[in-house]
Amino acid sequence: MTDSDTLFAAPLARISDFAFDHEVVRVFPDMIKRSVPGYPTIIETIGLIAGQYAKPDSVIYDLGCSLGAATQSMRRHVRASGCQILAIDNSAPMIERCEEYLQAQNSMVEELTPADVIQADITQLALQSCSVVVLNFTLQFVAPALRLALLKRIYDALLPGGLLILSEKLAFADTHTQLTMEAMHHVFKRANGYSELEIAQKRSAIEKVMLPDTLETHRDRLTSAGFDHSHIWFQSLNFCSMMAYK
Ligand code: GEK
Repeated sequence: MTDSDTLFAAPLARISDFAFDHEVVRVFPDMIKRSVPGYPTIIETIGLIAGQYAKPDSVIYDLGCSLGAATQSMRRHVRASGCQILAIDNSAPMIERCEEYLQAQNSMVEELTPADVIQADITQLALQSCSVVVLNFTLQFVAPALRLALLKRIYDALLPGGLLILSEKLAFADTHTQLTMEAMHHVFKRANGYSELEIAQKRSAIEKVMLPDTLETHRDRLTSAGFDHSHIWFQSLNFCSMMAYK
């Protein structure tokens, strides 16, 4: 059981920029499920996809792992021998809690793919040769000027036949589509119990730290990084997940 997200429920005199601190970590599983349409399906399917693409004796990265939901799913589904999952996040409280969750998973499930948790900035990290890389709603928090360089390093580190799974909130160049999707996301959050005040305050906190791109920008950037083939495999409202192939 984790706490329910009430971080923005009371009126705040001053709204600070959103940060992945202790308070957020405490409510994170509830927050992400109630805020990201399709999150549980994406997590479960990432495990299945990784199970298909993981090569024996290779590394699998979960970049911006938070509490390790995608890592836990991959540990259950990857059956290739000798694989190691490296779950990376730059938030110390996330990493600490992620470690505890993976220990708990170890004690409940047998025959899991081994996973190590590392605190690091993914824009600085030297990547080892790998077969699968997951960026599940992480790239949108990386400074836009650093996104292409990160994707290039991922492309270079991937083995031939390797796969990047990239999930992101989308922006839309067409104003009508943008407004419709924003309104529907609002409806989704209202249906999950968030009040108008919570939604408005969370938006103010996050608007400077989470910067979504359009699908066209993602496609162009993936191509520039070397990924000649990429496509969406899941979309719910303005949240999607892509596969990009080496
Ligand atoms: C999930 N993937 O549940 N280096 C390392 N980590 C970073 C960086 C960086 N430069 N920037 C941001 N992060 C997860 C959900 S959450 C998405 C990912 C969300 C980390 C940050 O600390 C946070 O834990 C994560 O990326 C983004 O499948 O909260 O909407």
